[in-house]
Amino acid sequence: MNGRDLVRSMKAVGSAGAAQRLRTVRAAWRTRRADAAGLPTRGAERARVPGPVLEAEPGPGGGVVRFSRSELRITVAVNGAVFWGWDGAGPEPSYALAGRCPEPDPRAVLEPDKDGGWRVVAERATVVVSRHGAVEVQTPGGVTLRRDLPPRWWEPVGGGAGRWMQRSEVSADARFFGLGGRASGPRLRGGTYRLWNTDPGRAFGPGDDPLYLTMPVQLVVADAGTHLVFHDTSWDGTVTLREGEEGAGSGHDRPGASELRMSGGPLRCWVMVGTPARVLLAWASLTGAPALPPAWALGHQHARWGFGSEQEVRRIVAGYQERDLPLDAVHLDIDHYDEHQVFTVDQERFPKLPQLAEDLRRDGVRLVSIVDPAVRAEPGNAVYESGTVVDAFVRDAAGQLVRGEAWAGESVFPDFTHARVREWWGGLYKERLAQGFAGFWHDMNEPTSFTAFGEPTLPRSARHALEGRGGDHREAHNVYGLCMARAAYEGVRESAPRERPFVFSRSGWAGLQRYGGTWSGDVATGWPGLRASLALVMGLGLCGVPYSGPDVGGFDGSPSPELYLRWFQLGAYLPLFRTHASLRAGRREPWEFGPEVLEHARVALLERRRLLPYFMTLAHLARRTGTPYVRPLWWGIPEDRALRDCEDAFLLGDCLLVAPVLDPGADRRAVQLPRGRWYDTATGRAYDGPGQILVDAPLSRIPVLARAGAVLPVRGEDGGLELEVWAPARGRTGGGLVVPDVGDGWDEPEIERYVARWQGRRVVVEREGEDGVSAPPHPVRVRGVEER
Ligand code: NBV
Repeated sequence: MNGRDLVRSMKAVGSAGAAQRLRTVRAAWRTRRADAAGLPTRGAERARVPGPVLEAEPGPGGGVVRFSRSELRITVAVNGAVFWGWDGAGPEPSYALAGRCPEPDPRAVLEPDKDGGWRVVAERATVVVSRHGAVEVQTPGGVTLRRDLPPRWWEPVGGGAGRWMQRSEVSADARFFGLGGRASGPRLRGGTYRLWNTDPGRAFGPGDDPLYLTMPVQLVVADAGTHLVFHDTSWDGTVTLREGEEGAGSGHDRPGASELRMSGGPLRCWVMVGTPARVLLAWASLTGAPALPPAWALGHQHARWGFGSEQEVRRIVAGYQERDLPLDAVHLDIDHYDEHQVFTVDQERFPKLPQLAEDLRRDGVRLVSIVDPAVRAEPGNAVYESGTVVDAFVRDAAGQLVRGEAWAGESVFPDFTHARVREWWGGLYKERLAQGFAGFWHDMNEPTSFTAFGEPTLPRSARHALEGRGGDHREAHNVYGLCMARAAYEGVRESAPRERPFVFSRSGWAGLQRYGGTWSGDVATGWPGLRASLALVMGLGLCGVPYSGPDVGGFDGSPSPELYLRWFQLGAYLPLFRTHASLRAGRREPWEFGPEVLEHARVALLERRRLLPYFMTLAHLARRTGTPYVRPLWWGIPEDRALRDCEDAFLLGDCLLVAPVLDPGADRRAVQLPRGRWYDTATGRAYDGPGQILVDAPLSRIPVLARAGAVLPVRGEDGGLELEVWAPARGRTGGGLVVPDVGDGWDEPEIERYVARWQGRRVVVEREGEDGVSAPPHPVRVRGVEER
């Protein structure tokens, strides 16, 4: 952006500013009034616990256990997942589930247990219910993974839905992960975490909670096993965690604890038990396979709030081209809209957008459009008018449109919890496709409505369709972004059926992966923000959302050249690799930080391009298995406690271990190695884990280690697929999976399976097929044979 454009946009923000501030005061008062009229007042409450057990009734996959003041339904599903629900709650309806609930496992039966309790023995877990309603989930070997104490409800004396609380215990050695995107993770230490999708309203750091995308999903890793627990309730709540303490052989272990408090909604839960891989597989079979991105979305993307004009976009793209730097997509932010109105284009600054899109596409660069849910409430705004025709916008309890304040000014908000509204909204992406956009970036969909005081979202009393069941924003809030993503995914799929929709969304909930990914949101520029970026990506992956990444360089301010470079180097190994920054922030182009940074950033960009086939393979594997591309080091060895506490490195697929530099001034760093042999990919030097090693991390690169025996697909110099093979340790074999993907469309590529083994002094690689082994159809490059 040139100086004049900057002044112009600052002015726009400034003068809009005063009027807008007034409107945010009005919006806040309106919310207060609407909620006073439309929400039940909190009066006297009556507390309830299940009471003593009375009887039980077996049913498919489990049965119902009746207590004097509640009943508990237990069902073990064929995918091994355990469901239980109190007060008659069943698994449906649910926004998290991918389709129909999995069938009950006919082999799981409810039978009497000791002391008047009951139990269900299933293949992967045993569920034990005490006579007062505590529920224990045990491994098949009988070790307790989780003990949920009898819940407690508080209900309005005059009737109506109540709030509830449930305490749970896990073993003293257990570690907690998940709860959606948490900047302080990935390991969630003791403290209270809120379950309410929230725009923090400013750039955030590790201390900020909650953020845009929360979900009641905990992944708990302990010596005895890993489990995922999902409380299927979208209402506002908190989770208070306490890590356990081991009594160092004294026998006085203090268990880990979790206390969930929910302001409403059913008390029902899914538990999945097994290895991390099994648990995530079951989770994906329940909530849906991650959408497959087109190959270009696994390349490098460049965004900025405030490109300001077509010329500036062309200048940036040319900057990449002149320097031979790979670039696959450019994102246009709200400044390309006509006065910030969604589904419009500022014709003065972007007079020939389709032409721009076509020119860029010819050079292999896609355009991605931001999409905000708020629609300016003004006759003449086409989206407002067409939405009004289908009665698309959220209303209050009195039937009036709910007006909030957003970038476009006074706005209304589509009710994405209605199929008809999703269909209408999904159809609007035709306009975007016609402009030449190839992907969609959902913002402000917590949803955010600016307010002078109170919560920056819709009134809690606002009404929502909730698929015909009817309800209010207390229930719909957390699934708003999820339903918007669904609308976009389905709409784009229909309008451009031959292409894979590319959607990523700031807010979301359990199941978001069915429609796309997410990104960090406005992560603060600074070393803590860099660390938070990795925490978010890892934590989200463990909740089933494998595609995400940060604003490389941070959203606000100006990173030092060193910080920018370290962020860039980390970003190059994360699924979404995108530089982005705020209107007022400094530059983020790799050439803006001096020649040294440019050269090192180039190396990162080229390496990302070289690894593209590997990323594509990981995307396919994520879709088929639920396993995220980016995994914590303990992924394959959850019982390794040192790995469980290691948060500063990650596995990228099975083959690579990436150890980003997260602190200033470092030129080497410690890496906690999982067991087995690992090669420093820069030097070829071999290390044997488990244990801690010190490796060089000069400014030019971050340490990346390859697992001995790894076979990974990379892009060769001629653009074709090659196999990079890392010598197995002597006496061992290795292997890998390759999914050759054409880059877009729906053809199912056949998975190629390779084995690597020593033959005398050589390492040979063979493809395993149904009729035996054959030579690989790709060139092979073996590494780690000579190098020591
Ligand atoms: O659309 C402007 C920004 C966007 O650049 C950013 O990535 C989003 O997270 N958006 C938030 C709204 C304004 C935030 C101050």
